[in-house]
Amino acid sequence: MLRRRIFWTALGLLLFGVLAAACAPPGGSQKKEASGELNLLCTPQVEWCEGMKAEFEKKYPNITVNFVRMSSGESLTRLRNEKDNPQFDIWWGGPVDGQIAAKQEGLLEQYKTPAQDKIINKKLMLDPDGYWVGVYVGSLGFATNKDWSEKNGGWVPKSWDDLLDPRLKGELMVAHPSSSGTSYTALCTILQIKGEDEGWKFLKEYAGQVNQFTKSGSAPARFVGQGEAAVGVVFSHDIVKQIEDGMPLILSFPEEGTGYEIGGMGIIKGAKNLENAKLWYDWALQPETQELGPKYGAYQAPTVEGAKPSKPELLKVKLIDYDFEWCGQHKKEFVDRFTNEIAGAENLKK
Ligand code: S7P
Repeated sequence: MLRRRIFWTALGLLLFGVLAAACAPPGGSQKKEASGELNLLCTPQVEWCEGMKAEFEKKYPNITVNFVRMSSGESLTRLRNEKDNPQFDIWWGGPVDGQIAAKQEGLLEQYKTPAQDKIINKKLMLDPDGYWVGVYVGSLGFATNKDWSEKNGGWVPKSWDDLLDPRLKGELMVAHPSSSGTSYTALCTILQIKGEDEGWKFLKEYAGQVNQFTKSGSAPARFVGQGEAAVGVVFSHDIVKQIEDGMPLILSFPEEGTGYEIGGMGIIKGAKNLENAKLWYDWALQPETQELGPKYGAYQAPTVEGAKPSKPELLKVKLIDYDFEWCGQHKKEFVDRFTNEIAGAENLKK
């Protein structure tokens, strides 16, 4: 009798142990809480970078995010300079041409994660080798100062050629493509619309219209709003943000088609906080994370299923079939050519 009881008790304990092991989370029931630091290279507007830091730290209270906000071209230069001793763990945002160039130069770490399964257009928004992924989408637009437009019979540019209008001589403001991803997107858009030979001729005339090159891509919208120039070439969501902040601007698009960006993200090769970088990467691909943008004045469209765009009309314009791989792979060459043959990058307006 006693032997039978011992037998059934032992069997019960054994079954319980097997079941408990099967139900335990991977890595053991004592899973370590994520902690430490995450060094983030953040290219979107600083308000959004600050918001994302705060939201991530809310989700992972034991991780401290240290971020530096830098334009896309500057970020790439910084990553090149730090190649042997990387100071950042992850690069979030900025047109993906930058991340494609970084992949080509061996600056990014491969990471494939189930979080990428939700990407809405994998052909466009996901590197097949797993070095970068798209986190938002935005179109280029023209920002025109309202008073200037009224004084010019309500005229606003409606094509790329309109930017060469004599009325805009010294009245055009754009960022320099060496520092700015926005401006590089415009440069590569022009080369694709016009073809390389015509495109470079156009770029020379376009640069001749420029009143002053800025360092950051969104800055021209602010300066044009303040009346320092008549027209700026800026991402449309950044123009909308300035209009919401009270700037007297009119948003228009080139009717023959405009360029657009896929905002990219990639983990830095040799990241010192690799596990935390992976946590950010996975988190940035969640629909609820991508819907946070408008809370911080960012109206780019999301890239994952289940996240709703806040301003879908900004992508319901004629878009060119922008070749991200081509623009990314030629970024250094095109930027160097623009800087050496058309306009140097000294004294950029901040
Ligand atoms: O968050 C707004 C935004 O325009 O900032 C990024 C932009 O490239 C950063 O500025 P730079 O042009 O100076 O590089 C865009 O990716 C993003 O949409």
